[in-house]
Amino acid sequence: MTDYALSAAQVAQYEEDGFLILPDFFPRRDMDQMLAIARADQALQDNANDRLDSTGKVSRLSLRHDLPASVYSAYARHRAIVEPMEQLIGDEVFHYHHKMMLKEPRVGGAWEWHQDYGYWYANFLRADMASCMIAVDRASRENGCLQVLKGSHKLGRIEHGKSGDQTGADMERVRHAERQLERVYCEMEPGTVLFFHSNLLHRSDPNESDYSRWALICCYSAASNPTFQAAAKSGHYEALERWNAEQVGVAAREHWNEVCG
Ligand SMILES: O=C(O)CCC(=O)C(=O)O
Repeated sequence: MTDYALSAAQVAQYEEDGFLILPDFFPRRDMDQMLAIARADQALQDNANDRLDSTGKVSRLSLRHDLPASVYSAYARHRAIVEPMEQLIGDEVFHYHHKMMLKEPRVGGAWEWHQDYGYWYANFLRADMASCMIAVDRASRENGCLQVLKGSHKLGRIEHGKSGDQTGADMERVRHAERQLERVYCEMEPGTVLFFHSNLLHRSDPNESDYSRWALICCYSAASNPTFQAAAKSGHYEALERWNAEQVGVAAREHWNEVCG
């Protein structure tokens, strides 16, 4: 057991629901610092991509498969994330990618119902994968927090197709699932984290509020999960160096000095 170990009850809850929300996981001041860095970070903006939702609204994200020196990579290496992730996946994990979701006031678009493994399937043989969403800003129903269908990870992989610029789940099947399963709005204060299974159905509404909703999502696979090298410019096993809170703090300060100092 490590100091970041989840309890047996938390692991059981994740296995039952397909997700686990842990409030106040990181200090608010650390999230304020990450937000200040991200807002000033031209490289993050330059790397950002727009995906149109089905109504033509823009959903922005800045995604990386590598782990360059940055506060975002430091969190992807953070023992506080990686060790619980290994407990939930039940294996050593490797970093697949991490992404800052940049949901801007009034313009930030929706994300359609999907499972991450709906499209990660192209690169990975098994769904032994999961993500950790870190609320950098406050996420509420008003600014388009993540919504999940509780227990939907047990449905197996659902067919996915194009929906706007996004890859969405077969809506007929989603409608059946919605009649059976509870929809949970994951409202999160800065510093709250959400672990979720790669087969969990999730979506979010557009941001109709005056407040941004930025969140960092770190995605991992079981080390033993076979990957298809042809598709995998990323997405193959590499031992992940893990950092303690002090090392993450140093990386955050260095990044702050570089872009805000
Ligand atoms: O940030 C969001 O609202 C949705 C994110 C998402 O669905 C994803 O990264 O798979």
